[in-house]
Amino acid sequence: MELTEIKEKIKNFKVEVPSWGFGKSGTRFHAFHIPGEARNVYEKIDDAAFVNKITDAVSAVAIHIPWDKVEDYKVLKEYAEEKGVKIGAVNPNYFEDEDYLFGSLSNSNLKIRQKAIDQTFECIEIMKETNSKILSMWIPDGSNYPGQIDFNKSFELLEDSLKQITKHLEKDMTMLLEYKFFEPAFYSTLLFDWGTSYMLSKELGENMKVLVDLGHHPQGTNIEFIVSLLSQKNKLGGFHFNSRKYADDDLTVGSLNPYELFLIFVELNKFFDLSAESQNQKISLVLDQSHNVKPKIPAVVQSLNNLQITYAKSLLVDYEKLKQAQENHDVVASEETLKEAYETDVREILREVRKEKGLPEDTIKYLKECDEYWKMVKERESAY
Ligand code: PSV
Ligand code: MN
Ligand code: MN
Repeated sequence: MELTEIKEKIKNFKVEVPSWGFGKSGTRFHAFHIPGEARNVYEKIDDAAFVNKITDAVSAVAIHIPWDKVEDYKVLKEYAEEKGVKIGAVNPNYFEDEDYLFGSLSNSNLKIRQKAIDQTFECIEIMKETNSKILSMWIPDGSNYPGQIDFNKSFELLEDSLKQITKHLEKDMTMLLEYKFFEPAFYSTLLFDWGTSYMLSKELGENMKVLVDLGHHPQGTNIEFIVSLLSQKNKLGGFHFNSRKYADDDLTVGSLNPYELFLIFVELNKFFDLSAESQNQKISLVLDQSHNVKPKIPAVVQSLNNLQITYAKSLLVDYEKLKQAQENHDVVASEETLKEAYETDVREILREVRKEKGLPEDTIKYLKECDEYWKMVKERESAY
């Protein structure tokens, strides 16, 4: 691909940022106070808009309900739009309500199951009010001990709840089904792998797709192959970008296994134009990280930077050469074709792209001296 085309694509590559990435977050042991963290959804939107102002790489802000519950969602939408960002995926929370001790959408207690269904209907209403098109579902239901649940019955209940929910979706809305192999259920999780999410999404219709969260696989899983399979079947609906070492660590995307992230992008490029304006309607790209000791805004900026670097490298792959090498069964040449792209230093390309857009060329460095940023941190700290 020509350099000008690569630059154009990077210019139009945008990622959704999570509201929860700007607020207080941490490990299950403690969420430390980090100076400057957002205290409510409006400040989270302010922060996302600020990140967009200095990177021009934010497509929307994903919200989590009830964490981001407000009186009037139209007001929230307008507030976001005035600041130059949109409301993105709506994420119902099924993991914090006391009633969900023994499950939410699969709970054998009909009253509690109905509560989880109603809560999801409410999220669909929020989508209508905010013009969001993605209902992003992560369902933690499962069990912690052998014998605790009847697998068959629990799965049937979950399936039935999802059927009821899909009926409420409007034509242009998509439900994404995120899987996770364990935690908080340690013995069995109903939606534990891509196959389970794929199976349900196939059964429940066209506007149900699978969401891949990079932190939700057992050690050694070949995620790029999962990405290819789901894309081939037109069932890859979205991504949660983060990074892991042991389990669902929610570390900064690209911080630990950048080559794996690159290989994922190499597959994505075969099926999606990630730079297209309407890209988010075909695949939703969202950060899902818990910046637990980092200041939040620099952490998001760093993540977007890592994604841009990876995307740029993946665009450098000579796909034709790769295809030829594969057809000739030239294993060494195939691998070298990928490495040639991966090992290219693309930082100068990114600097040029930013310069052409009138943005700071080194965003992390810029933040260190940015008066607007430090004023905001100071103001929030004085009220802490
Ligand atoms: C669960 O681990 C998850 O990845 C889901 O996407 C949640 O919505 C998100 O984290 C935030 O807790
Ligand atoms: Mn996630
Ligand atoms: Mn997770």
